[in-house]
Amino acid sequence: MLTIYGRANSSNVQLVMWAVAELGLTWQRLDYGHGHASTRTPEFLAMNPMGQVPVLKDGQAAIFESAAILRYLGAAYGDDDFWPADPLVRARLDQWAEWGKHCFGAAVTALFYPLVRLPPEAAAPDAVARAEAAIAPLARMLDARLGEGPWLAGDAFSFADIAVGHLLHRYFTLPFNRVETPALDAYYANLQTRPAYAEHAMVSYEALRGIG
Ligand SMILES: N[C@@H](CCC(=O)N[C@@H](CS)C(=O)NCC(=O)O)C(=O)O
Repeated sequence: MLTIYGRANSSNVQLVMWAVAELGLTWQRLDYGHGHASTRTPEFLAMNPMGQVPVLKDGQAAIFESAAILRYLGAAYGDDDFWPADPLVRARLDQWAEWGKHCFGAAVTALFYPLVRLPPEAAAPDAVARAEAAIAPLARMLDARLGEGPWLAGDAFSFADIAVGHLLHRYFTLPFNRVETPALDAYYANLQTRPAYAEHAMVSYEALRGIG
């Protein structure tokens, strides 16, 4: 039994939840973080000194950082499609997983704060326009990659799809001007047909509105 500590409306928790559900693992999720149980207790800080969610507990082992958790789940429980044993095959997926976290994810966050998290008076007037301009080339990059096959690996669903795909619910539901990306649109439509994605990645962010 895996235990995931973290609120369902955290995108980093969503990444982990989608992965455990996609891998068919047995899990329980405990609500920790903003508006729920505190992450500042000695017990929680012993699991993650950053006091952030998600944390995964597998037996007695606690792991923090969503990307590290995803890689652990892949290595421990994934098949060769999900987590390829060949280092080069895996690196070609991992580069997209890293890109998801550090490029596309950061660009989605730059939209999410002014459009949702910040009280309207706290957002810089040009924040959305700047974030829109920044995400456009990244969305085109992802669109070009997905034009080559249904998944980031080509034919098979893998951990990289989770690292990137969990961000798409916010990307496609936030109110901003998106560039035309036919392959990315088809990819998102495809993701929505996966029950684990619909349940764990398409979670309302309304409770986060205006919290800063
Ligand atoms: N790099 C970390 C970031 C974790 C993070 O920023 N977690 C946020 C939620 S997405 C958090 O714990 N916020 C404080 C809270 O919910 O109390 C990861 O990927 O796990």
